[in-house]
Amino acid sequence: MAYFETVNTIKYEGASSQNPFAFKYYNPEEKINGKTMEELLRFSVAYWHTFTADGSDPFGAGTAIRPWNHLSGLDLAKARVEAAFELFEKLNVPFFAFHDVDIAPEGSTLKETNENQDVIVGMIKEYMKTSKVKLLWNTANMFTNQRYVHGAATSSNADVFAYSAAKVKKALEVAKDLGAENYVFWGGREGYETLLNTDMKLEQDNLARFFHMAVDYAKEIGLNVPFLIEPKPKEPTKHQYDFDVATGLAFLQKYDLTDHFKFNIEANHATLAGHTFEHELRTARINGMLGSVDANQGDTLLGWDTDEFPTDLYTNTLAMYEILKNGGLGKGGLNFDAKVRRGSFDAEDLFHAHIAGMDAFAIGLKVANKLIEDKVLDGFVEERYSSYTSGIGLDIVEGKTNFRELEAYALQLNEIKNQSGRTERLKGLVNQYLLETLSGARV
Ligand SMILES: [Mn+2]
Repeated sequence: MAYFETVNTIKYEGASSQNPFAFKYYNPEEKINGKTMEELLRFSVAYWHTFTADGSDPFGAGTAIRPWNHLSGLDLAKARVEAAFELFEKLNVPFFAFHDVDIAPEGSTLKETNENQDVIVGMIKEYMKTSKVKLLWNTANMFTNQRYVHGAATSSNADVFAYSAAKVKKALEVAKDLGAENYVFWGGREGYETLLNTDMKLEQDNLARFFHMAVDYAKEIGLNVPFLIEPKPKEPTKHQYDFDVATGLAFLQKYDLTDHFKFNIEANHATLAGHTFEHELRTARINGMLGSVDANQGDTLLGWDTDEFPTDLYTNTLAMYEILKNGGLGKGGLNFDAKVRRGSFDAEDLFHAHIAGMDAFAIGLKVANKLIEDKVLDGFVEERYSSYTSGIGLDIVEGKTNFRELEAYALQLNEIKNQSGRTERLKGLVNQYLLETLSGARV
């Protein structure tokens, strides 16, 4: 049975297409520097936003009209799997991602929950045999259930720590079973509300103990995939331990976990942390820690996590710039951790949203690639730091000088001459590349 009867397979028709169910810029086979767009962008559908979410918000009930709305329990879970694989194939995406609770209902005991998981994982495995779609990553949801009220691995209650360990143990087994490319940790409740009742050191030490146990268990079962931490500064807890990439990196370094972990970077979490998306990507990249991306965008007028589909061409260009500079995403991908707006309640809006996001990232890829090819920013940056390529600058970089020598050098300087940073000129150039790529004037 078809769940999305009004939608056929989405094909690339080019920028002049008027067909709402066609890609205008994302051409999976088109090669950029010898690699196809499909290989470079590695798009992934987020199960929770696309199949589990219903459009409810803190003020009102769900609005989403879905062909599976009349079902419940395991029947609902099974219908969602069928619908999911129909959408994956119609969108021609290579990956998907899920939390354990997205795919199967929780039972009244852990054992029952695991049994529900097994039924649906078995079904997904069957579908994957005849589909090209692969699992980008899975994760354990350790924030929705009330047991995580004080955290999961950072809970004040050791029973919750143990329960959380059991959840991740099971999720790692599922990752192995389905051939996941990565495993993700997003610690939604791993933080605190007030220091008045919090042993911050114990909580962080416990989080590290938890991660080490996860590394050990993955090794034990032969699951050899990158573990990814997804930083977020706030919401749902006020202070979250994985605030941003820099904070997460310090944590991983302190607890000797950098060999096993990288980051899954989300655009909207970056902006909540007071950073740009590209800042977080750059911080991860220059430290060799860029693992995967949750491709979405926030709203500059709202101070919370709106998880919108990433349609901002400028941001996507700067994001793809970092990703290309990273040599691609490796085992990671661009996962649409994004939901249609509450008012976009038709099932076909799921397609419009993904098409818009995929096209917008395809544009970002093309523009970023041109910027790199023409050394538009690289050339400027190289010139800007050229004082470090000879003389005293080279001595500094090569560690061949010291404060005494530098003082002697500074004393004989008559005048220090700086050069303009040319911010506006560079922004204009990026716009020029964007517009010329879009119009086809620059290919
Ligand atoms: Mn988000």
